[in-house]
Amino acid sequence: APAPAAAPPPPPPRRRRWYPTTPADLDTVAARTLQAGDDLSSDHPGFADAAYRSRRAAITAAAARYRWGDPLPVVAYAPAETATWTAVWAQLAALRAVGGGGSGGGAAAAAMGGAAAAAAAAAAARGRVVAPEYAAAVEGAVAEGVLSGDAIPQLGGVDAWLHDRTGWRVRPVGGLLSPRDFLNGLGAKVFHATQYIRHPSVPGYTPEPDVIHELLGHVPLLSIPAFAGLNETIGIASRGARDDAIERLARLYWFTVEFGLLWGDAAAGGAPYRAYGAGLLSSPGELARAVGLPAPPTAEGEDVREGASPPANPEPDRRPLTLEAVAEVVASSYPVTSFQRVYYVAQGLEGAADVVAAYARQVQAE
Ligand code: HBI
Ligand code: FE
Repeated sequence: APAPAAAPPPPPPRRRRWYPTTPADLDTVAARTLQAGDDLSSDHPGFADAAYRSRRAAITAAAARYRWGDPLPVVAYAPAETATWTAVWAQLAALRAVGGGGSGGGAAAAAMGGAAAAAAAAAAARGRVVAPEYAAAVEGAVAEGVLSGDAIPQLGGVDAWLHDRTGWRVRPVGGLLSPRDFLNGLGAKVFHATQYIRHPSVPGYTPEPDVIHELLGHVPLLSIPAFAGLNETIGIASRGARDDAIERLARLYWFTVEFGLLWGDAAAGGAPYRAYGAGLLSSPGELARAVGLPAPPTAEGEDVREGASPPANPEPDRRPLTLEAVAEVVASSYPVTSFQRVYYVAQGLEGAADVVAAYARQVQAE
């Protein structure tokens, strides 16, 4: 008699991949930084500077010891570190003020009240080359003593300020996280922030995130609800996502949160583009280039040897950020250690958030 057909093997148990969803969960991933300088070593301006490397290591050691609920590490910055912060702050403050009618523009408009105030504020904002919400957030943080050009802010004050506004938290980290770990953090409304500062030889540029990038680039934007929501949307879509989806979300993050532009008000004689990407808002040279301004003067003492700074490549492409364009975005690799070749331009922060949300829904339906 024929042997009975063997029963098919039972299906393997459906394993649900674990992923962090709360700030405390991030204790398991936050110490998993990619080898410091692995990708960056040959380009890193501090690579050959032993004192810089050991200072960076001391700061990142405290971040590695941090557990959720601990007081945020306080760094006693050296005068030379503060000087780097102050020099970059001054360059960025000048770009932030372009077209803004000076820092008093908004206050003068508010004093008028009503429609006149709205019209004056609109006129004052027309020439801005940064997102007006970003300029307002920085001005607010300065007024509250949370950010200042005179000292590198500590994470504790920044965290409390941010949490009051959007419920986001800041967590110290020792360097680059994998895209998956970093994006999972956003889903938990946690922003991982480095505390060391870029090498003083090239203050206008850093190949890895540093305290200027985190606190002056990212944090003010995360205090704006629509923009915090955009970050959280990408983060939630990353939960348990396949590796190729993580890669696509990381590219979407890069071309929006890091290097995004908004349409300005060229028709009314204003700036044609306004930056909202944190990579632009923390890099005076690339910010000026992205919005079509002349390069800011080189800081005193800056290393201007060939190769010390990113190459001054030609006029970049600027393309509208539409859901159709996102297909191109998520398929595009990008340079990390030079200026970008392409920027994507959105219709306001809400427009950017809408496009990101639409793509995130596609990823979650895969
Ligand atoms: N890690 N610490 C840290 N900071 C970032 O800004 C960061 C990161 N890892 C990946 C990343 N950013 C993004 O460029 C995307 O890959 C998600
Ligand atoms: Fe960043």
